[in-house]
Amino acid sequence: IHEPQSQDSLLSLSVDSEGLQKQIDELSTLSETPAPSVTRILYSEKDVLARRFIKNLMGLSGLSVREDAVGNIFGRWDGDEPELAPVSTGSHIDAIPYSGKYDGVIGVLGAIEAINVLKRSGFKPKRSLEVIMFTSEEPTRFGISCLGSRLLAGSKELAELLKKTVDSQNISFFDAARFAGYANHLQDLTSVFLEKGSYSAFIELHIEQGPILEEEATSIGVVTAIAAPASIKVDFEGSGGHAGAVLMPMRNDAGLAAAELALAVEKFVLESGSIDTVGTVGILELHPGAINSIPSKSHLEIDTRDIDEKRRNVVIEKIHQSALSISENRGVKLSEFKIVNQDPPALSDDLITMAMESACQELNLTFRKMISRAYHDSLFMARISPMGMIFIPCYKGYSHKPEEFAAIEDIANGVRVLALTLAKLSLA
Ligand code: HGY
Ligand code: MN
Ligand code: MN
Ligand code: MN
Repeated sequence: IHEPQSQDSLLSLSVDSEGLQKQIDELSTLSETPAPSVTRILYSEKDVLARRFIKNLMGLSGLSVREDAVGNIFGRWDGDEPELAPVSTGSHIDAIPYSGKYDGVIGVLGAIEAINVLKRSGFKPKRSLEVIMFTSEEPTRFGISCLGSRLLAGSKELAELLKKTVDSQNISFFDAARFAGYANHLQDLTSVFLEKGSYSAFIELHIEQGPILEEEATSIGVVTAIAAPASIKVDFEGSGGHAGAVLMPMRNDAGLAAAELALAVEKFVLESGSIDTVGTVGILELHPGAINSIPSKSHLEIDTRDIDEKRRNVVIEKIHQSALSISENRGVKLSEFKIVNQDPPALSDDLITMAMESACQELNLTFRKMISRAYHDSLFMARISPMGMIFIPCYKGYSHKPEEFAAIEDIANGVRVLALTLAKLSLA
């Protein structure tokens, strides 16, 4: 029988802030680029070291650790009723090139510390608690965002696609995974799929990656929805040639075609009728990349998002039409127009957001509801489990750059809200 937890013992939630800060700093040194930047690419040597770091911390917290075929890592604290669907929490530790040391990381290290906080308070879970480190949230290496959580959510098309996916060095996904030690049963990635209902709740602690909480001096963001992301790959081909000898009327410049499409993306998102529509061309490569050679090929990758899925899809359609007309007008070939992902938004679960809000009240922390404009593994976990996200403020909203910063007091607040919310949901 589960004796009622004395709530005040839960309220004496003490976070080991110093230890947590040390872990954040140590993890940030496992990077392919020099401090203060962090670069940690899926299945790279630094990623493997970082995985070992996380598994070690999970072990020190008394969690039983398992990994699936693509390297999603699970650390479980068995509850008194282990047959019930567990409550889970987690995030990612991979980092895009030259980014910061908090994105994702505080939702993994903070989750492990939340477990420690509950253990230190004498809490006994009814539903087991599980910490998840998703194998790759960023799209950097294979161009696929939330690769690990998409598979956990049962994406059959991704399980197929990964059999023929290579990175920019032509290394296959399977060879890269084998390098990181994930060799067994790679052939059958459906083994990664989780059944709907595998968890009674999934919660992710994350920095806001926006300026609102800091501007409003609010401690906690209770996320109500995650915006709908999409990404597109485009290639143009022209005949190139000598930058001096080929006169302008004779040219079909693949570089200018890419430039014109990039500006068209900006135009379409600005004319969408909402400030919530965004578009970015973060990758634009010219071949051969010589000052005196007319680009014969161009490759651009477009990221466009909106909290309204239909409005976002209108932008995608306009981008496609524009690519076709640019190719026509400039006499360049549109050799690829590939929508890599076009995901719906996700809504948080009311029971989870209510548990978070009461946790904030009990902990005397100010909070506000808000949407997440960044995507997260929660976007896909929402397909198999009720989902919620806890945001903490970050300096000027900076993220995906080395200036990213979150104060340890804010991180500790997030950990306390996470710990108390996990406790409430574990007893539910
Ligand atoms: O791009 C994103 O929204 C995420 O932070 N990777
Ligand atoms: Mn990110
Ligand atoms: Mn993230
Ligand atoms: Mn994210």
